[in-house]
Amino acid sequence: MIEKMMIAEQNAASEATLQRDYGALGEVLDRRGIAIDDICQKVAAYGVAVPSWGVGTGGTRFARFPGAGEPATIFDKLDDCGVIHQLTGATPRVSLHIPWDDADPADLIEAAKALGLGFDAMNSNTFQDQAGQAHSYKYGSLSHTSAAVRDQAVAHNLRCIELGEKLGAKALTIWVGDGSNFPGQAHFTKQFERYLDSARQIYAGLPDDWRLFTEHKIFEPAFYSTVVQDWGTNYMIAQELGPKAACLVDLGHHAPTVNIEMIVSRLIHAGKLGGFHFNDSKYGDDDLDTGSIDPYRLFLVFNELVDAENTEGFDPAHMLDQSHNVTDPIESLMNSAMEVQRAYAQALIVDRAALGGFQEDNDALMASETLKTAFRTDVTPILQMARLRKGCAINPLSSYRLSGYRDRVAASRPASSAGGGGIV
Ligand SMILES: [Mn+2]
Repeated sequence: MIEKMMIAEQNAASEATLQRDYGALGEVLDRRGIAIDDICQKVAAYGVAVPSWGVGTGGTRFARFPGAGEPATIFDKLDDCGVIHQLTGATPRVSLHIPWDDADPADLIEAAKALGLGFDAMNSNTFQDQAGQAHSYKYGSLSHTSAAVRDQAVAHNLRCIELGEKLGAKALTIWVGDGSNFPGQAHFTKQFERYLDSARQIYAGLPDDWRLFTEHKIFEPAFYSTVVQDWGTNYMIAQELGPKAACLVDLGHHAPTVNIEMIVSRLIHAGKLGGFHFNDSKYGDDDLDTGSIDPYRLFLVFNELVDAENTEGFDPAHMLDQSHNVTDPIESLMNSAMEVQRAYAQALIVDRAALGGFQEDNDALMASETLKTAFRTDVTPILQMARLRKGCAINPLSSYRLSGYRDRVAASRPASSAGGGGIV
């Protein structure tokens, strides 16, 4: 962790400027009938989960270029996640991937507690083979033609639930790479029915207070067809399984021009929006930093979420899911968590009464301008004030760089091998 004194000193140097900026923005918002402290409180209470796999350097299928001081174990990963939360105050939970993060639950709980972290959704992995595994997932997992392979994949998911229960997690996220690479390779209907049958067995193993999130993705690693390829299929699965099942929307898992905010709205209507994997995308599942390509789209997604936030039982899970190839993952994750908060704050200051009026009057231009007014507002002082009031860093990136954390862990962690391709 980073010295509290250092953060306090850094904050002291910026606080006067922040107070002036916050006051000025407060006046602007006041003229719009918005109390800045109300927005600040909501932002301060907001959290987005960090994926354990995000703190290691990612890679493409061509190569991976490891950085210094990469985490070697889940405990190293938790330490890095602890730093992200310490500085931003925005990432109170970590989402584990099993078996990558498998460890004694008592040790995991102790380590997380010491860092002020909790555990978010558990993620199963049946898209790659593990050493010593009886059956291969080369041709699929939950939808495989062989019952033995499907049973193995179901058992793995049940084990993830079992471990998650001990950690205090409340959800399981399933993403499978199942699909086909050639027309004719798989019987679409039979394959989907096998998937549903396996998913039903996992669903039956869910504790009462758990949720099951299924994540759709348009393509990759299967390049001709994917079993859970879009929100329509995902919705069918959630409907088929029951009330504890809901759809997870990864922003990078759609075709480039798809209107994701509208998908979000449809799933909200159906009561089936389970949660998000936030990231950004230019071409496909690029796993780029959230808000780095299309911050307006991120804002429009949050506009739907804020619009629905008073709906009964509305509680989607928020998580980052990114791959960092050229940046320090801690810096990218801090920045991304702040970008998510920014989109949330911008959505909170949308004049919803005015927007509703323009929609009723079919005033397209003014409706659009109402959204744009909120989006163009620089809410940075709100985010900074929320952090200052929680004892976090006004400027997390500069505090992190000044802390020397990366150099310190680089000295104690073994250098990671360059390796070949791979997402993690
Ligand atoms: Mn994802």
